[in-house]
Amino acid sequence: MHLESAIEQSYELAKTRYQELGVNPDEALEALSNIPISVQCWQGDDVCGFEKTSGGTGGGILATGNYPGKARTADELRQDAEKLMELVPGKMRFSLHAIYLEADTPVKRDEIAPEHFAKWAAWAKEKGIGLDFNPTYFGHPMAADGFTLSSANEDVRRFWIEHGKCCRRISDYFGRELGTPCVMNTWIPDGFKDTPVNRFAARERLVKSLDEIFEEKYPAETMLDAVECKLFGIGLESCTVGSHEFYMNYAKEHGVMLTLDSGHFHPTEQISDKFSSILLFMKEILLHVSRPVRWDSDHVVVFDDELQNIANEVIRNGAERFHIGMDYFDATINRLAAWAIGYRNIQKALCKALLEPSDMLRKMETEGDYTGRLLVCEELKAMPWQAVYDYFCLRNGVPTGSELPAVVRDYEKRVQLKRI
Ligand code: RNT
Ligand code: ZN
Repeated sequence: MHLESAIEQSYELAKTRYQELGVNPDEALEALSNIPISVQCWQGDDVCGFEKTSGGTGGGILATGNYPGKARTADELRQDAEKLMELVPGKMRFSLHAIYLEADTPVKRDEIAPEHFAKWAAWAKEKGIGLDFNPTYFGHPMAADGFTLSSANEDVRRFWIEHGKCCRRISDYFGRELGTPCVMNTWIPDGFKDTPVNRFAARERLVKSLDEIFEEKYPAETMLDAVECKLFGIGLESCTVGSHEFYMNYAKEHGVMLTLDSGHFHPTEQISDKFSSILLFMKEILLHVSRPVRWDSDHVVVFDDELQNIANEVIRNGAERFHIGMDYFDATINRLAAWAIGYRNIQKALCKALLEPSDMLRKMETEGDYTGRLLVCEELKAMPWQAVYDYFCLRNGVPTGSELPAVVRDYEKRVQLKRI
């Protein structure tokens, strides 16, 4: 049998099975195609960026590996991202960091402006995708001692405040150009290796810096601010200035969004449990979907239990209240594959979540029928959701899972490996 008709027939069979539970897969796929996933540009080149000066991550994050073929220029990165668009269905967005600017001569980070991102904006417009943005508070001489916005050195602090302001201007520009709000995520690496004696002062300085950066108001139609909390990082094992409590309170008080990165908590702590609590008090959440292995290691997102929990809670709480971003950078495997695997896994998990008979399950739970809830939830795990996702791929003209490896290998051979 031809692959295409096998997929179509499997979908019809799957539909019958889901309809038995009162679920309509056609509607699920319609909803799925409207949930944007923001792809992190930095997986494409190991967080190097295109500044003509310093480099490296520093500050508690680390890309390891030297798999050949990484994008060396913005054009190559766009080329790879365009290939990714052929491999993934749905509404893709692209998330840039400030170090991915394009300029003929070096530009200081406190002087970057929309013009340095004009090519990105034009590209996104042509491709019909939205852009998100991130100030880059790491990999820079001014961040060498591990402090930026919470630095006790006024010159350093001022430098980074200016950077934050520049980045908000650029985000606003993206939003205006593309007609979809640009989510700007603020993450700083600030923290102490050893036990500090004045955590309060460092956090107080961070509040002051953020207040200044966020002082100028931009319309929600063009840009949205988010702040990303973290527990620890390499070299800042004892105290992270921008902790969960810090940013949760800051976000609530200042009306900015909170970012939850799945790698930024204790190893057994899951962000999926946090969404509902936060959404009772705040409008939206930015997610950084990642995979911590023993620590915030930023491994490629796989199809594991926590990913499913995240997707379930996104759907159950209303996907329109989430901005889903990916955040990992593995330099030991093909970077296009890394993107595609993580993106498709997130989407598969969302697909599975959308196929949940939520009314039935909620009713059982309210009525105390926990036996029924467990029976249905366990059966759902092995329902033919995969046939539904394959059909989604087919309908959107992208490879199904079984076709994916060959497509990646072909691109690797023709394009990426020629870059050495
Ligand atoms: C670091 C944060 C942050 C970065 C990116 C590159 O721990 O997760 O989001 O990964 O900005
Ligand atoms: Zn993150």
